[in-house]
Amino acid sequence: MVTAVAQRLASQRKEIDDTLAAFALSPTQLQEVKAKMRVELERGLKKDSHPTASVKMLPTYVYRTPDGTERGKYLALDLGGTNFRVLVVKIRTGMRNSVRMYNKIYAIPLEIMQGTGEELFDHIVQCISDFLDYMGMKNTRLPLGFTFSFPCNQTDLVCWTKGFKATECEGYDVVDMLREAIKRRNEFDLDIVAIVNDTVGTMMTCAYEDPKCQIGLIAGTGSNVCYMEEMKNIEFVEGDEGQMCVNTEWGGFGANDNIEDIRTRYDREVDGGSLNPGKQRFEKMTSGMYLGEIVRRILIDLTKHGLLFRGRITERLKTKGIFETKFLSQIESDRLALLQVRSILQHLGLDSTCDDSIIVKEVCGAVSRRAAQLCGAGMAAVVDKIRENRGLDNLEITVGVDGTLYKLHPHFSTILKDTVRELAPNCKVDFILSEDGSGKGAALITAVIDKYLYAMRFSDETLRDIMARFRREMENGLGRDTNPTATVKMLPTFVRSIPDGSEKGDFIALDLGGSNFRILRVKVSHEKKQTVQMESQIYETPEDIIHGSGSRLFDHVAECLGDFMEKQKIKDKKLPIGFTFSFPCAHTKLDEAVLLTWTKRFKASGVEGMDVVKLLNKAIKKRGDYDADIMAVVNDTVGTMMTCGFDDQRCEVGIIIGTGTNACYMEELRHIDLVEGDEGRMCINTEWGAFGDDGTLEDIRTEFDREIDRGSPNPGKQLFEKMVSGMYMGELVRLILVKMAKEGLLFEGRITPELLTKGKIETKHVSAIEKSKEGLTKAEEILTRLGVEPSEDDCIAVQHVCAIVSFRSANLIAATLGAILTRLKDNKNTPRLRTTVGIDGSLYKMHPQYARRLHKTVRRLVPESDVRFLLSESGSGKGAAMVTAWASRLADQTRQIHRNFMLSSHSYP
Ligand code: 0WK
Ligand code: 0WK
Ligand code: BGC
Ligand code: BGC
Repeated sequence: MVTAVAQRLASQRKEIDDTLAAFALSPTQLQEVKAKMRVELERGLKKDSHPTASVKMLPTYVYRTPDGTERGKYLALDLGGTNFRVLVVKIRTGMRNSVRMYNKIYAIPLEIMQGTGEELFDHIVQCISDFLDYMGMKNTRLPLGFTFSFPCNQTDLVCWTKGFKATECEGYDVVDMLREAIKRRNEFDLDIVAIVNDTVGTMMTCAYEDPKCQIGLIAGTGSNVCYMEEMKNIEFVEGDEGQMCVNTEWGGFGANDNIEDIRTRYDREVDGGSLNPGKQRFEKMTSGMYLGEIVRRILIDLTKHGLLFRGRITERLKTKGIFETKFLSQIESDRLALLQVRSILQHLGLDSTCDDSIIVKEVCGAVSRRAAQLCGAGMAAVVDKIRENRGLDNLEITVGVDGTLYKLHPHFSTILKDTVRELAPNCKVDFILSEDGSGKGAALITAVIDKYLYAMRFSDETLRDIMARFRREMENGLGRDTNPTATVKMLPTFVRSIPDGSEKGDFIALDLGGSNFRILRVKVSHEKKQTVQMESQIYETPEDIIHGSGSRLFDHVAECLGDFMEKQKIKDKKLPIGFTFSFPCAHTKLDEAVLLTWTKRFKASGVEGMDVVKLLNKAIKKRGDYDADIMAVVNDTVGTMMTCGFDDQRCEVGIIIGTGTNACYMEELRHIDLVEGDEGRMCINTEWGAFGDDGTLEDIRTEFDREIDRGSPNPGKQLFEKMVSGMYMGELVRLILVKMAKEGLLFEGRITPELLTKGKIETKHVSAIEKSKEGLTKAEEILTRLGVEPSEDDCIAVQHVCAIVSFRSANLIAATLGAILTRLKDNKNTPRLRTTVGIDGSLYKMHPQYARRLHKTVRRLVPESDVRFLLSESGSGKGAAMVTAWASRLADQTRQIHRNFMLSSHSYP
């Protein structure tokens, strides 16, 4: 006799079973899910169906997993999972387990997740700032790998998922939004190198340990998978060679209603109540953000039917999100006794019986089991696809996994693995847990992209070491015994002071050796105050002239001078000339300068070892149509110092950062062994371009620097110049791009004849590409002209390469300038140096970020100094005129003294 109670219990049981039956997927249903997932994977890869596919199959432009050669120090951000983490990752080559990581977790308050995009990215940057402070790394410009766990088309956010809903972000470029926020804060600089999905970061992290790892799975707040797909199958991306990692975004599976047969009304309720109804349907059935909510809604339903909690629905049970997924993991844990389940329910304001606890445990089990099975079915589709891609009967592969659901739930991982084994019997799939999170993976991807750039980044410690090396070279150059073998020649210029305001006269200045050959007329007068009037003209220096014979070169200079004097109607005058000759010259006096060696593009024969004043005078004489008096030859650095010294009496350093690079400064005469006298100072032309010609920089020179030098007109010479100056920067970038393209890191491995052509990328292109606003557009324009059809990611990577190369230049010059400044400080024996540096040169002037970077690094390397950087507006011609004025006055005085002497010696018998 079945009692009424038993009947009621049985019907209750049946009602519960019926409710949970919807979550119990049969092997057939799971096979179907696997098959449907496979169809969606294929649809996502096909050109025509890709745009409408529910499983987005987003290309990541990651072409390989780590190979152990990665190295470097990287900053990584990990946003989108439970925790927002900021990390610094140090990777040392060779030993696969030599990665050091330091990280800090930061909260992302709900109002930030769901506020404005600007607030969100400002918050991210604030956390980075806090972290850099904490690590004492605010001044190191580290490359950044950003794990951004949301669907992105290259770097554009497709749509928010999980708990994020910040406005003005969807459809926007994540890199730009982060860059803008960093700029708004204006506290530190970062090189954003890579944006990666957390599945990709996880795959890379695990592949670093296990090379068989070619799949990344996240079973956490969200759910997603990536895997290495054959390029030939990714129809909407150019190229058929090799592989690329594809971020499936399987969370969107079902958007085309193809899993409506297994979605329950609880799934639809959860979807209806979510931030993005209709989207991420598969995710809402499988991931930690929603499982608890599904359980809560089932519990409400069962309670409504009096099957639970004595039919009493408490306020707390009605509260959305109150039943977190972590409770599922706790409740389902075998170790947990029913009593503990009850205390969890109590904590949720639910007064439960043992039966209630059992039912709740069942409900949790049903929901999490289905989630694990569905992920298993999806994974089975992925591994089977890879097996078929490779034409294998059996596949052995590893999946890197992360996510709190997979990590914390007692059964999820087992059920998932079992399901994969059942549905993909021909695949032996190992699952390895990512212990370190995807931040490490993001750093590894950055390292892959950054592989060739790593060696171009210098810590302050390294820069200080280079500063010390250069300081030693300066001392070698000044020393009588050491000078002959010194590479940094420290050439005395016989310029004893900067302008003192007394200069006056009418002068001609020649300015040869930079990107333009200019002839100037400089009138210095003293009406009210000292004023300078200048008229100038630029003349060609054709390739065949600067590569021809010396006499042809100086004939050309003399011809231009003649033309200029014609135009100025001063052919009948013999004006004093100041000759800015921007090459290393050994002076014996102001108007006697022997060219030591040509640099930059010049290679005219028969000039090295010759006095250029004599050569020019000879050329002028040969013409016989005008007369000239070359009073002084100055280096362009000296001309620049003098030009700036005219406006700022504190200027005692002149620097050129242009086609070539060099510096001069006022040294104490007593330290210049090669020049008589101890009183006062003399300007020294350092010729720092030759720094390293003796091998002192071999440890920081890269294969690209060596290739530049091999292809230059003066191999083995001017090695420092070739690492930093405008004549070589564009070519350095081109060589790096060729290498990265050859490695498939850029342009999908496409290498065009244009890209292989020397000089096709000029330094002005580097400057244009680094312009913050239109830089990426410029990059696209320039790369398209090279025929490589760049992707947006390519443009970002190329912009990054440009930044690294130009940043290295600014850093290295900051180090050598730092050496000069500390020497001046020591010479003056002052605790704090106050000085002005006159600067000129197209790279410094035209590059959008160069000046700022140089100034910042100099101030960091020489903190006990107040340095004013003064741009030479009018070029070194004015400076040359100042020197000529001084030389003329000296000559006048000498003549006067001579005359006086002659007069006095004649008057006495
Ligand atoms: C840890 C990874 C992170 C990822 C997270 C997913 O470092 O990139 O987003 O796992 O798991 P969740 O925190 O969402 O459970
Ligand atoms: C302008 C100066 C000139 C110097 C040039 C260097 O007047 O003496 O040689 O700057 O810059 P570049 O033209 O090589 O970029
Ligand atoms: C996002 C994915 C991410 C996954 C795991 C999903 O909501 O769309 O990009 O990989 O969550 O965090
Ligand atoms: C030359 C220097 C010159 C510098 C900047 C270098 O190649 O050796 O004399 O100052 O270029 O123009």
